[in-house]
Amino acid sequence: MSENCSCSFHDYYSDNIYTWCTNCGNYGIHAAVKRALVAECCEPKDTLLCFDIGCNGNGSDKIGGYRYHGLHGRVIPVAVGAAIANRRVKVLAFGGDGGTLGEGINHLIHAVRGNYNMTFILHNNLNYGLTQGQASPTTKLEMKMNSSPDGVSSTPLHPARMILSLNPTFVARTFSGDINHMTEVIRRGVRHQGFSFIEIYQNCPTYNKATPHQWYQDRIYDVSTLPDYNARDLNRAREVAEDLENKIAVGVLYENPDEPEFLKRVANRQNATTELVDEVKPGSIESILNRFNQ
Ligand SMILES: Cc1ncc(C[n+]2csc(CCOP(=O)(O)OP(=O)(O)O)c2C)c(N)n1
Repeated sequence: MSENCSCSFHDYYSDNIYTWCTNCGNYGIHAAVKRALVAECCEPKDTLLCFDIGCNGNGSDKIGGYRYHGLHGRVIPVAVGAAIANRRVKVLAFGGDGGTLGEGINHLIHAVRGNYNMTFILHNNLNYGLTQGQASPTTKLEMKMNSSPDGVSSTPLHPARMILSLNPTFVARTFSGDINHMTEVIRRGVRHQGFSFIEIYQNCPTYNKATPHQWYQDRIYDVSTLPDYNARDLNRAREVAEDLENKIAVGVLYENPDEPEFLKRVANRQNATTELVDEVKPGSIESILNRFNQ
């Protein structure tokens, strides 16, 4: 990130037409992401935005800058690779609850363990949106979905509980109906040195009628309004994160700025004066090919 930059909202403008449903939470999320990037002076030339497959990923060509649109559930390893290769680039990745907690859940777990220096934003709309309302790992028990007309029978995953059990360094939650709140939470995630996990409760007006905008609006509160809330207290974060039905905590639940990010833990990178991407050299693969040509 360059200092004294002149980054503006227009730098992230794309004139491609949005294809999301009317009132989809993704509109607000996109606005907040752009606002956060501009406020943190993340110029498009120094920023990589990585998108998973799904409704969330269909935003990949509706925003300017460097972007990657990957395979379903596989956005995290690509983003991790980019973050490790070049620390001059700020890396953000986006995924839905289906791809991230279904197909790609292993990647999420290991990214938290690795504490790679990037931000991951989970668009949690409680269903597989793009393929039209199948149950995802966060769909509530007994909810009737297109793929489970008699109601979901598997226990839903609790994303924050899972992440907080992995000794993460940054965990936050926010809500797609509050652009100011999302912007501030994303800004904090972007500033964090290490893996920042941000879960956004995203309303899905087409396939999730059970928890619409108003449902969240009536239940969420920011943890900063709790007396003496200390975001460095992991056990307290685990406590407040639990309730997903009545009073739902949002904001920065947990942050540990003291734990070094991945490359600061790797012994052979300690004296490096270059980034890994600077060290890539052309090489010959002739001897390898010869082994197969015999
Ligand atoms: C490995 C794989 N499994 C399934 C699909 C089909 N598929 C494409 S988008 C999608 C739904 C995405 O749901 P989610 O990840 O929750 O994102 P959302 O659309 O809700 O934003 C599915 C199942 C795929 N493309 N690749």
